[in-house]
Amino acid sequence: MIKSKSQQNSRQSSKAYLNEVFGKLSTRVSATPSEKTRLLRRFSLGALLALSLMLPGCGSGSSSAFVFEITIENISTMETFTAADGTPSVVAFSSGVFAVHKTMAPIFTLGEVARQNGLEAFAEDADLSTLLQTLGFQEGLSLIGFFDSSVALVPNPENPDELIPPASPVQTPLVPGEKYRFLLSASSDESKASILLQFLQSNDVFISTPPDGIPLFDAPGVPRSGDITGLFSYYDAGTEVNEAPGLGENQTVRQAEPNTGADEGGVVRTLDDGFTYPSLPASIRVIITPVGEFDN
Ligand SMILES: [Ca+2]
Ligand SMILES: [Ca+2]
Repeated sequence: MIKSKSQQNSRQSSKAYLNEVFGKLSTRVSATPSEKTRLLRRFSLGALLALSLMLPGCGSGSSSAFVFEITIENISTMETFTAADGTPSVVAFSSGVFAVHKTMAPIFTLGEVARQNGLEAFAEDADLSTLLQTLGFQEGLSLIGFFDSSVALVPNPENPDELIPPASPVQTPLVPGEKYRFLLSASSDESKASILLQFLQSNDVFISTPPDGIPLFDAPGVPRSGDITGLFSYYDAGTEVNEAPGLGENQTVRQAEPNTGADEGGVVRTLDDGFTYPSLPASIRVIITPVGEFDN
């Protein structure tokens, strides 16, 4: 798996504000309260990154696989999102999770309570670790992984020919002007992709492809290509009561610690809480590009 983020600069006029707002998140994610927790997070992320590299082609029986590049760019500006109190607010998303699968609804089902698969921690706290761990043991997935700016493999100091996870992966929010880029592979014409990112100015809202994922092939042997932004929607995990987006003290970027906020006891559903959220087509651009076909 390869990940990187564009080097282009954010709009300088909003940079200081972004740093102020999201410095807190970066600090919280990268410097967890206890050394034990921090080490566990590192272990899980590193182990799962390795896992994502092992899964392609496993059990597929196919001799070749298509590789796709996915880019997710935050195209929002400070005019895109105005909070309910009239304050211009930053549109930002978390590092995300993806899965390649042939099964239906591998991660969530609309109208049902969030599974005990880590979706709640992801949707409320942008914590990827539990979701990735459970997906790693789930049947029917040919590939899982996560994308971020700072988890690209690095050369092993003891063996420069070997690439290993970095010692200190740190989640970095997708803020305006930035881009995530990652690769995934599919060896079956029936393969679909599910891609999720958390909306950081919320209590438990995430954006995702539909629950059943999106087909990676338009027809047998014809890989999907082009802008897939329109296939993403906002979803509510149903686990925490929503506050006004961009303002709530229990929302991911402002809460004092993870899992803070009123329990909702609801079901996963398309977002419908009556608040106004930034337009997704004005906030992100998601492009899928076939890179080529390779032997497994
Ligand atoms: Ca909610
Ligand atoms: Ca919360």
